[in-house]
Amino acid sequence: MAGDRDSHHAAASEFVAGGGLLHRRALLLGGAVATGGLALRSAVAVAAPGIALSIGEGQPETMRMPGAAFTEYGQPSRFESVKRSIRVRVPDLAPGTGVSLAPLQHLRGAITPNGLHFVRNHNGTPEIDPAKHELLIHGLVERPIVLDMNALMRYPMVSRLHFIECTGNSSMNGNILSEAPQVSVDIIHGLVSSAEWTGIPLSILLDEAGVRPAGRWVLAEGADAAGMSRSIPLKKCMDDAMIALYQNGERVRPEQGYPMRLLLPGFEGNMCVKWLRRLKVTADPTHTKDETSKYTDLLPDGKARQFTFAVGVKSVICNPAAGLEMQTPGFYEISGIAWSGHGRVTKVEISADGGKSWAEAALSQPDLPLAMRRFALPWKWDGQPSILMSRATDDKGNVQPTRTAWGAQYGAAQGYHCNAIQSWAINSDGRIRNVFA
Ligand SMILES: Nc1nc2c(c(=O)[nH]1)N[C@H]1C(S)=C(S)[C@@H](COP(=O)(O)O)O[C@H]1N2
Ligand SMILES: [Mo]
Repeated sequence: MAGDRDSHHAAASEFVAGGGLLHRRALLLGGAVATGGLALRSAVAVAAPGIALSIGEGQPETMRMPGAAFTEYGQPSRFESVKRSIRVRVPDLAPGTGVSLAPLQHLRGAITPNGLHFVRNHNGTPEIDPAKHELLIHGLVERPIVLDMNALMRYPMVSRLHFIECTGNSSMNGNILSEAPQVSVDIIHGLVSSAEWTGIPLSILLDEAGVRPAGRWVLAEGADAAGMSRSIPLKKCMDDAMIALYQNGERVRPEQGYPMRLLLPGFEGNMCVKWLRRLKVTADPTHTKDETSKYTDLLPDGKARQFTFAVGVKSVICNPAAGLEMQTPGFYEISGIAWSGHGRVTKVEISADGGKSWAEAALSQPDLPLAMRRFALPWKWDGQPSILMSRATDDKGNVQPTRTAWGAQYGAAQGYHCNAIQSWAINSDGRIRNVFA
């Protein structure tokens, strides 16, 4: 029921799809509570005790003494304990090889706080002294150049909102496993994050070095123990690639590549080389270990496809989701995140009956290319078993596939680039489970 996008007249208390989905503007339209159809007040809010508060009476403790002094760098409230989950395969041997995942079920909005941005490290976070760090641009250029931090800071910068998603995000839902893993939403999908990135358009630096006509690719190399390196088409470097120096207004965090990282909007996270130290213009891809041993897609005929740059259109419901539990039946706001490596997210639909019927969710602003958006839809849960799904569409017409359709494009062991629809089964006892629907 994706119609009447701008109708102000939709009956607010009406269900727009099966399983109790309400119009995305039901509460804003004001009718939902008043009509009693939702019984929202009794379902969610606690009735106020019958005391008449006047000034001076019933003051909380905090109003009777001065608050804490200033701090130089703010921290979350001590009552908040939201953390990234860490997944490392060989903790003794390689504690810095693995991931820490963004706690998607505890975040709102469409920006990831810097301390909770996911981290994917191949061999630890190096400690780089910016005073000693340099960026070399060489290869098929007229004038090889070396830039230190002082020089880089003088270039013009741009700020843009972009997500980064790891190639392996959601791979647990790919073709590897036949049974849906029972882990929380962040463990499955938390290798995606979003930030306002500020830095120097790479085209400015490449123009300064002067790319020779034979130059078609750029090798980017990081200064970490993994020496991670990837080949990037020159066109992307000239279009919208950035040497990112700031992340949500402050210098890029060590785990995100301090003092600088490559940012390739929409491209798989692996190509956004952190701790960037070298860019070499080449005629062909370099075929580094990081693009031959990994990050290739297994096809049904047994062949492997190299180089899938842009990540697919995708969405995931983070609330309610595995890792959380339902409370009493009644009103909920279904909420989650959506993104596409091909353009703008234009639509997210939600189903509460396992894909039989769909309703269009509200999408957050701003509506920008290669940026994350939050979606939300009001829902009246009747306490019965239900299967929640979300399905994103982008402005290029790409639609998020079902898990079956996604899986059919690839071979049996494929986990990379999994943008399949996530299904959450809601049990009548309030448990939320990952299901392969
Ligand atoms: N030098 C270097 N760059 C790197 C990596 C790395 O291990 N070393 N990991 C890559 C991978 S696989 C991903 S998904 C992204 C993750 O970026 P983040 O850790 O800032 O979230 O960085 C990429 N850049
Ligand atoms: Mo990655």
